[in-house]
Amino acid sequence: MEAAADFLVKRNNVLNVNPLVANIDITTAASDWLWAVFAVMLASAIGLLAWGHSRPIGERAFHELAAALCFTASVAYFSMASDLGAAAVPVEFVRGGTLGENWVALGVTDPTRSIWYARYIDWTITTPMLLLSLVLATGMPLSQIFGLIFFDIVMIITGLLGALTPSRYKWGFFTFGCVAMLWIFYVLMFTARKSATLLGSDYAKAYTVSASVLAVLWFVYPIIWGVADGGNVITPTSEMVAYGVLDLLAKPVFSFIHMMQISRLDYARLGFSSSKVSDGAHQGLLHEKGPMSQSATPRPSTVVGDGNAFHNAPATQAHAQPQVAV
Ligand code: RET
Repeated sequence: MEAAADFLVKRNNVLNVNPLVANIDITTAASDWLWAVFAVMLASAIGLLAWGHSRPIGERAFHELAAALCFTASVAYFSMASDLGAAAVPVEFVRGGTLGENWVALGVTDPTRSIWYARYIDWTITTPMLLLSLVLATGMPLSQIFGLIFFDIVMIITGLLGALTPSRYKWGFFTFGCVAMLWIFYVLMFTARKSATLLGSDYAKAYTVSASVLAVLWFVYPIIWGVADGGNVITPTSEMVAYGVLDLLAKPVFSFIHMMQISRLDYARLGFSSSKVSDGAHQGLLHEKGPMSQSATPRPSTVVGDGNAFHNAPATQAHAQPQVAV
């Protein structure tokens, strides 16, 4: 019995296998928490994938996107729980007291803090996916979606550059990131909302719920950055708890709320179709199955450029279009 308890306490040996890189770094308790977040992300990815596969083949795109972003996060959390994916960066503000260490007494003149670049790699991949999942359900023109994704990448990469900068110039990068985020909020609040309204009141309602949840959560990230990566006010362990809770809310919880909203909607109204190449592949598959299916499938219109599928085609026509798996 005692041996079992001993094993449970000592089971997380990560910090001995992959040693800490910085003076100000995580604890084993933080690693335990990160393993828990890893497990939830992975379980959510599997759950979302299963949910998607319980739906007809043309109505799985959002579920697969959500599953993929949770899976990506699980890899990032595997990395952080294993104490991998961080770089030591000298802090701008030495706050010995708050961190429970007196660095000067310890003889450390230039204390470093762990900056978890693994997290920014995750966000570079997953935040565009979250935005896509939101705005693809609004019928917003592709050209504007590209702009939105561009500023999202600017926001995350400037956050990474700022975090890796030891001097006060980090706040310059942070400012770029905040401006990019404000632009994203502007597009979500006006352009995307207007598009969703044109699709119908049910789409508008679903969009408002999902977009509000997303915006409130995203707003907290730069605050955590300011007191963790940027200002070195809170410990890396508290940083892991704060970002971890936020990531759980912004990925699995947001995704489940968003999927519940859009599962109820009529996919046909989005006018989705595959790109020309996959249309061809799709038709080829039909051809292999026999001449009957080939003749029954005219090429559906493709949604590109500034044309909103819904704006271009009246609803009745959109409904009549053949459904292609997306
Ligand atoms: C940074 C610092 C630079 C300024 C701003 C930031 C915002 C980050 C956001 C991240 C969202 C992450 C999500 C992860 C999901 O798991 C990069 C912290 C504005 C909004 C949703």
